Amino acid sequence: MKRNFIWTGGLLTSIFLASCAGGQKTKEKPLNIIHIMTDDHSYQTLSAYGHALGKLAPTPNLDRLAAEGMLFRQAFVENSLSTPSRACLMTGLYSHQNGQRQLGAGIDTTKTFFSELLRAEGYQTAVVGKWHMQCEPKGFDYYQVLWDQGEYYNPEFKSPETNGQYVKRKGYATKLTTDYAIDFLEHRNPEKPFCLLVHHKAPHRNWMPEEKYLHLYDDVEFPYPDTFDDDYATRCEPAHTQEMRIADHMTLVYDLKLNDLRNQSPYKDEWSANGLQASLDRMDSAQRTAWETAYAARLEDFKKQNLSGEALTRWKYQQYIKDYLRCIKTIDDEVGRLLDYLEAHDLMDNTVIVYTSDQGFYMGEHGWFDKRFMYEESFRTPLIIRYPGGKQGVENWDLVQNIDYAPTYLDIAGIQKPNEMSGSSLVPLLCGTTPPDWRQYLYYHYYDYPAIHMVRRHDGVRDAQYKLIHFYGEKDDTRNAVNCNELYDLKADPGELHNLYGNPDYQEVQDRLQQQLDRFRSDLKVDEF
Ligand code: SGN
Ligand code: CA
Repeated sequence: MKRNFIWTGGLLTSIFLASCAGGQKTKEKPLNIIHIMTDDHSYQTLSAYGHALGKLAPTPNLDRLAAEGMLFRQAFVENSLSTPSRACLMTGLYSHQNGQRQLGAGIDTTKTFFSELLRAEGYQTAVVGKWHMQCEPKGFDYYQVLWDQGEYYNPEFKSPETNGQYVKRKGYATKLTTDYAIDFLEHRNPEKPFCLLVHHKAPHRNWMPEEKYLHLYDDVEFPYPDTFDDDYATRCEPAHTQEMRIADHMTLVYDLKLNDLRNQSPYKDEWSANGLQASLDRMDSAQRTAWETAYAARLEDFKKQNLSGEALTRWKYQQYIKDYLRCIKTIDDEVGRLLDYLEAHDLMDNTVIVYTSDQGFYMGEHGWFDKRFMYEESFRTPLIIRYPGGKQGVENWDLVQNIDYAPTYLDIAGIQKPNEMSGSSLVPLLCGTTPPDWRQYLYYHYYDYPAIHMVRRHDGVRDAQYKLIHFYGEKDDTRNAVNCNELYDLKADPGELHNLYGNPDYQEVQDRLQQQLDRFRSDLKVDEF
């Protein structure tokens, strides 16, 4: 291994080969890390994954990352919800270990965040965009974070300089977040490595596109997923009693932004019928004019068509998908802008670039939007890692999970993983070698009930082909007690339409997965299920 390199742009390949050969344990300066994480981005809409939606709405900049890095086909979260997912990221721990089980308060702030360890080791650390954790950013030299979920237009950000105050900034959230990422890079000490978390608000509900893309895809008819008309026939009660159906729970005023209907019956009784108004009132006159023009045309179409039933659901789906994909378009542009900056500053060869989402999302599969369930579309996330010196343009099929990021970033920095961390470093995978003892099973646990969308609590286990889910919970004012299992063969039934639990042909599989689930619960000291 060569050692006589200089630490500036255009770095010698030797350092990167060295890192794949475990060279981080030498005295050489570690790689920089950029973790880009969007909010609710489905793998179905990242075109490198090859899904029908991505084909019609390509994401060339994200695809470029995939072409130059590793695309993970089996990347998952442990608990498909924002703050729990972010807590898994920061701590490398499962939800019951880090305390963040539900959306609100919960994080055990005595747990170490990987950012603290990197910073102590001399990394310059930063987080920009959606933080969402119910605690101050911990272990960061620089931050510019959105208030709570953040606004799309002219959002408020807080930084160490604003004395705890959130200050309104003019512009679109995805672009402002990239501006702050670049501001951090511009002002860092180039002698020291950095770790930058770029956490976008988009494409979170209620999917408000940037002005310039308000008409993108106007003339495109997007295809419907195979499971769009799922009747949940073979499933336990929770799939029937959730509140995230496009047909029944996606609103015309708030979600589809037909704001003029907000005072009219029956729309004035919709959930959050006044919720959009405040977001529009934040806009300046140019933003507002562009917006009103685009949605006036949509309202006209809605009135003209006078749809109901199945046809109305399909119309809603089209509007939803288009707004969602318009938000993705700006994400893709802004990832491109960040890559351009890195390229212009010779940072591509010494920076690990990760792209992922805090969870997946339903693009109409099972008739749904939102996430939370352990079914594939929300359990899985997009994940691309461009690792200098690692494998390029390849797919990885190992089971990886969001508890793996913290150990990965520590490994990249040459820092020993604390014993209590549950996840495992992805560095060997990035270098093309799956360790022989890599996990064969994943554990999942969702707790946020009762809450918006009314998805019951469940835990479960998944291997490369099968998935066992256990729903549980007491009876309450609106729902029966539930204690019910589902088993899916993902190879034979990728849409998860046929629950095989109790099917004698699958007894062996069922017993094996149940054993694994019991093992997780006992090894990880899970205290409710
Ligand atoms: C908000 C959304 C929900 C969403 C949660 C959690 N409603 O409450 O639809 O499930 O956030 O999302 S909204 O109209 O206020 O957007 S998460 O990504 O933060 O977990
Ligand atoms: Ca989210």
